[in-house]
Amino acid sequence: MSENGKVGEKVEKMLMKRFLTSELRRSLEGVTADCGFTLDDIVRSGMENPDSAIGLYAGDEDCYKKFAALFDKIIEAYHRYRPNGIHKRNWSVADLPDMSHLSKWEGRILSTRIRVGRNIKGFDFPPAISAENRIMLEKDVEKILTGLKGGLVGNYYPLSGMRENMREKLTRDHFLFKDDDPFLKSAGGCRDRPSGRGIYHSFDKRFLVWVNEEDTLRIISMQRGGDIKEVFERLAWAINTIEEKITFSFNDHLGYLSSCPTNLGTAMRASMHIKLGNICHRDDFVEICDGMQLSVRGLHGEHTAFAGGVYDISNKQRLGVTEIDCVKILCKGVNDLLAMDIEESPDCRN
Ligand code: ADP
Ligand code: CIR
Repeated sequence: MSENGKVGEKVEKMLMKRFLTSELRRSLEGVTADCGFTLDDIVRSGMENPDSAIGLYAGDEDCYKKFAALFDKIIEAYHRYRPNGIHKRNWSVADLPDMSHLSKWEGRILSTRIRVGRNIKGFDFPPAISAENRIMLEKDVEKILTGLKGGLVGNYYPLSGMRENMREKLTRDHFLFKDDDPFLKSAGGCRDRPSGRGIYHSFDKRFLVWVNEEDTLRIISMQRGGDIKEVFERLAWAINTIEEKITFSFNDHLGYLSSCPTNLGTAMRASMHIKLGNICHRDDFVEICDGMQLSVRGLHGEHTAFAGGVYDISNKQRLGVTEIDCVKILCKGVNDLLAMDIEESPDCRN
């Protein structure tokens, strides 16, 4: 591989390898972040998993400062966000656009989900956190979650001691994280599993919180159909209530801090499961979505297969855009993709 990460004329796909030149590597050797992570710890996931798209993880906020020379390039490539950017938030439901036009896609939009990642100020992120601190956070968070009111009321289920058939069913039904993420494992995020991990969900499973997976918290709102306003409002209410009791890691430049640089900023992935039959067969389908600032995932989330004509479409960019922007990008994209899918059908082409 050459200095600029190019193999012949082919641009290196993994962002970490594309930007980590030997010169940059030399300049970062000997640097240690507050959590104890060195460059080797940060890039281990990409080194051990050649199919990584990004290939690096942060162990704490300080990693983004001490290793900024590497992270900034990846953040700019992924989020189109400059190293001097100021991240802005907007949770104002009044700023959501009118989305009534999406109702025409009833039956094609199967479900809607919005999640945000959150870590806790003063604590390392899951790839670096100690076993003791992980358990301490789990206890603090469980107390907060089991005190929630109204439609958010539910139970916390620790992964330790959970029956395997219950864990499998929660995962299969799209509620629980997979326990075999090789990328996170290489980064150190699976140490001591299942200790300290768990899931909270409301009785109707429309509000969920993953505890100590890739980020300390993944706060999730989801339901069948395409009513994204309802999903957004529930999430905003839940986050506000939780944030009154615990301080999240946040700074004005990178927004909410996450272990994976793709999840900085809003840390929001707003997604819809949609049914496609035509456009998805085009060789350039993923590129078309990328051009619309959308990511495509399989039926069971990241790095899973496409199945049954159902595609998980979500906003790609999370930093340098507001929460409202994430929802707007998703809704416009889904509407356009579904319209393109009809135009692409054999009947329309003839
Ligand atoms: P994350 O969304 O936290 O980045 P994944 O991509 O692994 O993580 O997705 C987690 C789970 O959420 C998977 O089971 C996935 O199928 C499910 N999921 C994502 N979006 C939707 C959606 N719109 N409707 C139903 N399930 C969804
Ligand atoms: C990777 O590098 O592929 C994994 N660590 C996941 C990165 C985040 N996901 C994504 O951009 N789709």
